[in-house]
Amino acid sequence: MSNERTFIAIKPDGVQRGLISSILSRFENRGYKLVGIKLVTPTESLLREHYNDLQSKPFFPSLLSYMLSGPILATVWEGKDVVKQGRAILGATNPLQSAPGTIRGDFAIETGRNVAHGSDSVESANKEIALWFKKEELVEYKPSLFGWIYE
Ligand code: DAT
Ligand code: MG
Repeated sequence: MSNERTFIAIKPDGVQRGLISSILSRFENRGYKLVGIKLVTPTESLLREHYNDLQSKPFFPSLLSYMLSGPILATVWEGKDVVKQGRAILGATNPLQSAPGTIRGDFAIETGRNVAHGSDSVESANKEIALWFKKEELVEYKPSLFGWIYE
């Protein structure tokens, strides 16, 4: 078992398209543990902080307006290698390069409408979780089926 955590967000298009349960079920089915979840209408300053490393990119203004276009489902998942596996479950940034079977490969076509976000490293996961969640919004529990998921 591992207490590694990652931040997974369903972007405004994923929420509006009714993809919440389809996306979350992939993480649940894999065996990862949900430890935080909430619908958020983020502020521009939160998003600027979240995408801090992309502020100088030409696509940043459209990324910002996309992310501000509706509620976002913010989630935190815990488990062994969850940061890297979460990225694999999501697929490539550009959905046209995402393999079928990944979230973006199954549900998206355009980079600017790629339905979900996942942290790209343990370091950014910790930063993003602290940015989107208060400590008391994250729960600790041991699912009774863990013995069937971890040896
Ligand atoms: P990822 O979301 O896979 O971590 P990223 O962190 O490089 O990718 O970029 C964040 C988001 O910005 C991405 O999900 C969609 C948008 N984006 C990235 N590269 C882009 C590009 N070349 N053109 C348009 N939007 C882009
Ligand atoms: Mg990223």
